[in-house]
Amino acid sequence: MFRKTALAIAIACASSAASAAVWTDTVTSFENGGRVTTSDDVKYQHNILDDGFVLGNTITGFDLKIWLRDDTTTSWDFVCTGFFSCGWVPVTSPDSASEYGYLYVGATGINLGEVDDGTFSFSFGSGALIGDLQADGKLNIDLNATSGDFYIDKSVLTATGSAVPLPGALGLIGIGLVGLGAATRRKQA
Ligand SMILES: [Ca+2]
Ligand SMILES: [Ca+2]
Ligand SMILES: [Ca+2]
Ligand SMILES: [Ca+2]
Repeated sequence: MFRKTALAIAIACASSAASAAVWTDTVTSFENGGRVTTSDDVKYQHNILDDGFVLGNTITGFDLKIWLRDDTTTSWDFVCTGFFSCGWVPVTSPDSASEYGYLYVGATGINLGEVDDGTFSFSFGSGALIGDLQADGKLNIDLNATSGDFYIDKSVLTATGSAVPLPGALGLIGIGLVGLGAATRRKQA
């Protein structure tokens, strides 16, 4: 009787349905302080292994959102606020040069076009990039400037999929219950 119950529990655990899951990874710290120039790219990695993703989980798609910002230039203006109070004051203005960006997500290249101040979003619902993220929970990003210079402030990766209970852990519970059942029966015999 006990053994049958244990088996039933083990089977019920093993066949429990996968549950929908969302894993979000945010990166706000970048090399070079996030500055991207034509001679120096910014590489970083999204890692969802510390955001609840477990190897063996299934990813069905993900969104990538990056926040870019142009730099500013500072010049000095001679300003008088009264007859005897004149002086040089710093004046900040947007960098007048144009900047263009190019992004690599894994091995996929994406032309960002003109960057200026902007937020860029990309959705990946199929293709090799899902496999790249699913295989090890990590995705490498490489942000380049093809013209001018700009900064990246933030990058957020949101992956969706399904989490399946670990078969190893469930198997151990099942084996333990069956073993306990066998021991109980031996005792009774
Ligand atoms: Ca993470
Ligand atoms: Ca500019
Ligand atoms: Ca990967
Ligand atoms: Ca610039």
